[in-house]
Amino acid sequence: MAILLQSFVLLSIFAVLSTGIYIDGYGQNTNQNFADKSWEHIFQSSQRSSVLPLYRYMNKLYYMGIHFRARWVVALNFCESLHMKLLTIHSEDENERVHKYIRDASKGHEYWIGGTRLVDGYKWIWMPYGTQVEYTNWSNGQPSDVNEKCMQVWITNNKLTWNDRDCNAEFFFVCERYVDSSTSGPPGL
Ligand SMILES: [Ca+2]
Repeated sequence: MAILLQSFVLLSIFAVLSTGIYIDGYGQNTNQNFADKSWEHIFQSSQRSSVLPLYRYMNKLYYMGIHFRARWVVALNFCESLHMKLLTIHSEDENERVHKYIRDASKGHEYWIGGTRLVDGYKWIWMPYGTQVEYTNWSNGQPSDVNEKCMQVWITNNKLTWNDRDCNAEFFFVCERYVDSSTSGPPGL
């Protein structure tokens, strides 16, 4: 009888634990779906978000990562967590607009952007898109060092130009997201 009771108790504990594990797993999925929906709702809403302050220019949204300095890979991942990407710059016009955002932020003059030569050690690639960097706006004498494999922008002589830099240095950063052409209504400034 004692053995039967013991077995019953053990089985009961196992059942409860199993249920608990199942619920935990289910809860994680639900939370992930909820997070995805929340971020996507921000980008699809015509209202300006109180969670994620965005600038909008042409076909892109911009977020200024000015609340913590990070290594390049951390900045890349943080932008992904916001359902955005680390910034890519494709024209002089866009470079000027980013220059304005950096001036307006008043948080220093050095920011990470999404260019890197970490992939093959040589060619400059926009991450995480996987496209080769075509338009460039390097500072004089840059890129300067093959060991500096990540791309930053910096303000020198009142101009925003590009520099290769040690990926482990910590800077503020800019995130971007292309606006879906099917949506209207600016969620940003
Ligand atoms: Ca350099």
